[in-house]
Amino acid sequence: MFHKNLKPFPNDFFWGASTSAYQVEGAWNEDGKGLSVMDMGKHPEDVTDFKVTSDHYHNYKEDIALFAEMGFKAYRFSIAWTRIIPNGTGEINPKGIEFYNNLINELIKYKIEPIVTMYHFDLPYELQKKGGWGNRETVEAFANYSKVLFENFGDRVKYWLTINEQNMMILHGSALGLVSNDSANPMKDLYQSNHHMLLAQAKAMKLCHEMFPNAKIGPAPNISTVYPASSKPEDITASQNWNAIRNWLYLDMAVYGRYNNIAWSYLEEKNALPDISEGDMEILASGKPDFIAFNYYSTATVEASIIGEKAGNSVGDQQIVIGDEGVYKGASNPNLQKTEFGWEIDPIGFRNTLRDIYERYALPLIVTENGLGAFDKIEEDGTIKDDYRIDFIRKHLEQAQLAITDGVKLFGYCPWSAIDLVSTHQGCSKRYGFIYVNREEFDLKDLKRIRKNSFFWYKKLIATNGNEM
Ligand code: BGP
Repeated sequence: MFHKNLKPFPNDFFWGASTSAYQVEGAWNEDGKGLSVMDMGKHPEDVTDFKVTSDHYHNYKEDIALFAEMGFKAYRFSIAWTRIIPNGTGEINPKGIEFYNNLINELIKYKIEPIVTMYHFDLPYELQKKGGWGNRETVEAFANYSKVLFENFGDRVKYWLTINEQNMMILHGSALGLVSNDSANPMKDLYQSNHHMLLAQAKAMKLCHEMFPNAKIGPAPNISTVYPASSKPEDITASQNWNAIRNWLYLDMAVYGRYNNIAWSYLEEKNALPDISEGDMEILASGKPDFIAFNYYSTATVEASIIGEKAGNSVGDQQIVIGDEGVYKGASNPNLQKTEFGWEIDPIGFRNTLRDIYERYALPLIVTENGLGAFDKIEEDGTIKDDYRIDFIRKHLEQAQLAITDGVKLFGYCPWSAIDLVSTHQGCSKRYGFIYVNREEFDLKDLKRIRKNSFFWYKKLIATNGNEM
């Protein structure tokens, strides 16, 4: 660290936290909501109790009161497309509009800035049945959905995020069922879906600016610095490859409206280039983000992959590096410790990532996810001693402050998650929240909300604008 004097967090910094609709709301089949791919997935949520998640839908007032008690300046949540337009296209569900109006108004009552993700993994199942993102019509469906959101909530919502972790959806697309099993060229299909999502995003960004010139909108990928496993030049090349394929493909398009050259040449080599229709590149160039939101859990490490040798997958975090022969090979980083779920912990990598993104795009940044999943337990005295979580967040914030001192324009930090919710990969017992929700995997108990140690710590940190960590 070369700074002797640290710059403070800006006075109007968005201290907050995050959730997503399908992970926190529950009420998956109530008040006219349509089914989403997450409701239909072959996850533990096949168990009905699981789909109740944290039942935020019925407890949002109590939950927001707790967020306000912590002193949140912002709350990043997602809107369930299927609550607003149950079939993805067509009729609008007034009950869905009503729910988010109430939620947004409740936040505003406490002066908490709503930061709204338009789409967080939960594509309407009706659209999926027609080919999902592989079907070009989904681009229009999303553009229309975004218009409905702007029309109904744009008078109060000033910060919009388009698509959560598009890069993770594509990189894990086969596992997530984004391509059909009988596809002749699954990789091309995936990158065709990716192209459609990029078009959908550009249209939403353009529309947002036309309808609400003062509103701000940006993408929300998962970005992490990629380390080479050694100083071998071929490892550096491998790290550049993975950086382009994992990170810059998405942000170069969102910001500059062009395909990253390394990623493009990789797709060409793999016979996986998307078909580009006339006018697409103009649409892509017309969407301009005002900021970049990103999720950060860990860094990635790769080494060169020798042609003829299988490039296996590496550990790291949930964003496992899927090796690709001759392009890159995932490696674990011996310098990093891991969470009890095997995700590498890298606070310094957080600063590195903030620097990388800001240096490349010079747009204001907001962190929309970062956090520690753990098996929290209620003690006999009723407390939850998640001091490991405090330690994790503190170390990341120290690095964020260093990045601010480096000149990075960071305007908010919304860790994952505001309240316990269902994890994407590992069920309910993997907890992230500042607020404990009293339930178990298959036993809903009373869903009581309990403040964890991290709740009190974060409250104090916000009250001192990050001075007291
Ligand atoms: C991100 C997702 C979140 C959240 C988080 C933690 O990729 O955007 O929705 O789930 O990962 O992952 P997990 O819940 O699997 O621990």
